[in-house]
Amino acid sequence: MITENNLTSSEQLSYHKDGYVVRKNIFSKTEVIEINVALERAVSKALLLSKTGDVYHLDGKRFVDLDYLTVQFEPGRDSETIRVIEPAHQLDKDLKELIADPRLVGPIQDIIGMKSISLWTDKLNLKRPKEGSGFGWHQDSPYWVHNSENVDLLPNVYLSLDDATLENGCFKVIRGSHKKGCLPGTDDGTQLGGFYTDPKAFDETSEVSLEISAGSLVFFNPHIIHGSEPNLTNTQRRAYIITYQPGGLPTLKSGEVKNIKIR
Ligand SMILES: O=C(O)CCC(=O)C(=O)O
Repeated sequence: MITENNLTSSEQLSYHKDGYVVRKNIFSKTEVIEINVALERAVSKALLLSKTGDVYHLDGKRFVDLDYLTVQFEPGRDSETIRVIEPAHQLDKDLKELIADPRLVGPIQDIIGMKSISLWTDKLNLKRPKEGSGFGWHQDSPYWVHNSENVDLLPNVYLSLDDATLENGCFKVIRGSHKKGCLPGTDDGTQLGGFYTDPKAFDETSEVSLEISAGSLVFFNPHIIHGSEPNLTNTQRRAYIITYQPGGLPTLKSGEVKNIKIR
């Protein structure tokens, strides 16, 4: 049965040609408020948990690992502002429920081409007013290629939880850059430099800035080059990014299999 959650054939074509497809205003304003309440509960919990984890620094950013949770802080050795939490669904029951929402899962089933799907990973991506840092051009696949035998089958959905603009550091992609698989990283001597895509490997003029309203979705290919600028405004720019895979496979961090219950 085809429902409104399935991708139309023109959306499927765009996803394959451009490496991403946007669906605008899929979650209502009220739902977005509720999700942000859940997100902030998860952030408070992660902050508390981070007091007891293993601390390390990479390129001047503080990371804390606790079991299979990683909390990344804004640059600066002692910043207490969280930039990324991965994975996040286990921190709050509403986030856990959200990852099985048919509006996220339906298009992902079409992209993967299977009814049975499972969770690969999920990230809360926070850019707080005036301090949210940017993220240089990169692909997700080089982070995952050593842990997954299905790196081509790890589609993401980005749920925008605030109106995203150029000024607050909206998500940006290089249109069509997913077609060449894993590209070489930079060799700039930094610890994480190898994860940023070598600028010689792509054409920056194909950049598309996705200025989308809260409640909108971007489905994007694990090989697409993407990134974002810092948040220079007085408003939040929060997002939840969830990555799926075919059913029955272990998640990235905990190794537990988290099959999605199809509603
Ligand atoms: O900061 C952003 O919006 C980009 C997020 C991102 O690139 C990622 O999580 O892989």
